[in-house]
Amino acid sequence: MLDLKRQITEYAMQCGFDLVRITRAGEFAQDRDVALTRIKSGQMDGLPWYTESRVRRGADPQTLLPGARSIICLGLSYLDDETPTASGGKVARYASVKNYHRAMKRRMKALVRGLEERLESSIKAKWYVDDGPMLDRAAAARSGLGWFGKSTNILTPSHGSWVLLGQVITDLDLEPDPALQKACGACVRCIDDCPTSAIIAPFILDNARCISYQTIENRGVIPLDMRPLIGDWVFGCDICQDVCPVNRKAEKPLQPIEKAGAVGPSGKLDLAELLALSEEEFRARFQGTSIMRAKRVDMQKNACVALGNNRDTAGVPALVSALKNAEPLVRGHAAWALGQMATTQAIKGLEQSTESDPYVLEEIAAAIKESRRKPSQASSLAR
Ligand code: B12
Ligand code: SF4
Ligand code: SF4
Repeated sequence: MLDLKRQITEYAMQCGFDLVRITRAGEFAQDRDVALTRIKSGQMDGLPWYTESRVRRGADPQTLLPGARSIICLGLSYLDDETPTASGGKVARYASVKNYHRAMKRRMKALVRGLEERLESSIKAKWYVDDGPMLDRAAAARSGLGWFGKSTNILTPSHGSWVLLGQVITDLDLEPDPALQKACGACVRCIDDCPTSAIIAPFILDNARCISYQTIENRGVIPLDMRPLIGDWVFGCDICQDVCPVNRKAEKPLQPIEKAGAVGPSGKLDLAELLALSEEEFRARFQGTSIMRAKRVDMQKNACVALGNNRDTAGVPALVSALKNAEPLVRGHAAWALGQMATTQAIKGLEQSTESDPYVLEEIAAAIKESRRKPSQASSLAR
């Protein structure tokens, strides 16, 4: 059993994973109860697909693979050397690589097929990464791949939290690894530095307050009180990871996932350009990247919020054009951003709008009111 485990670990590394640990395929009873409590208390609000039945299924590997005995827990780092320098909308690090679901699944499939060849028999196996019902972090924690940080991210001793987590559930009987005896200690950096106070207590995230949720998952209006806190993030957020001391010495991946050219080497997106993309152009640019998880409308809403926050008045013409966007959501967020800019051209754009949608009209009225509260800015920044 030990020799088989050693072979699996070595082979998984050859397949391109940075971390490999094993846990038994028993229920994740405690994690299930925590997740169900989070749903009940509203901390998972806004994610209609994150249901009780999904959690129950994901917490019991036997329902996912009858006869399952072990879970091979895998970690793949996405850390790179690049630090964003250019101006523009920030994209979370994990989205700067090509579709990681596909990359991880390809490597997991290669792992299973390779093991079958070595064992000269077929094995029962199912693999999951992110989009399945498995509680990815719970499996990683129980297998000793990492430990739960107060930010709720899994921290690993070697690669910090910059790891994507996946699992191969199998009927192979493998020696389990022990959970790590590690914890965050007295540190609370992530809690203190989260701009939206989304980490409401250690290990508890209020989904709807997280920038990652607002920029990736929210298909509706971004709440007014959240907009100024989002800064220039247009897809995800890395702040609680950037400030984490465990990440200071994180190692780079051995076999990095290919970079997604669409995001560019700076990890930033040109906001005016993003705002002007047609559906076809959006697809051509972001197909095969994690950014497709958000829709074009969402990315354009995010671009408006980021422009409104960075107050780069060069973005005013793009925002005025966005007042004619086919999507009311984009027009509404563009109006908000123009209200934040409050330049003469911005106010003129708002006042001359021929809008008829009640939601957008409300945003325009609020934006005009907001811009009147900023008279000095209007005159000093006028273009
Ligand atoms: C829903 C979801 C989100 C939601 C909600 C996040 C959340 N914290 O729940 C949103 C959209 C906000 C999100 C954001 C991000 N996500 Co996300 N997300 C998921 C998803 C699909 C489910 C997570 C889940 O079940 N949450 C429910 C709650 C209950 O789970 P939990 O927070 O982990 O809760 C556990 C702990 O709190 C622990 N616990 C509770 N009390 C205590 C007490 C103590 C003392 C201890 C030790 C532990 C502990 O037990 C709970 C149950 O296991 C997973 C993929 C998957 N299938 O699992 C990816 C996943 C968690 N996300 C991931 C990533 C990368 C991110 C982002 C970093 C992306 C980004 N850069 O923008 C951010 C991070 C934000 C953050 N601080 O968590 C990775 C995490 C990798 C890692 N190293 O941890 C995952 C695992 C995807 C993957 N397969 O790689 N995500
Ligand atoms: S991802 Fe950003 S908004 Fe979400 S908890 Fe971390 S720091 Fe806060
Ligand atoms: S910043 Fe500190 S408290 Fe937060 S996850 Fe990292 S070590 Fe833990």
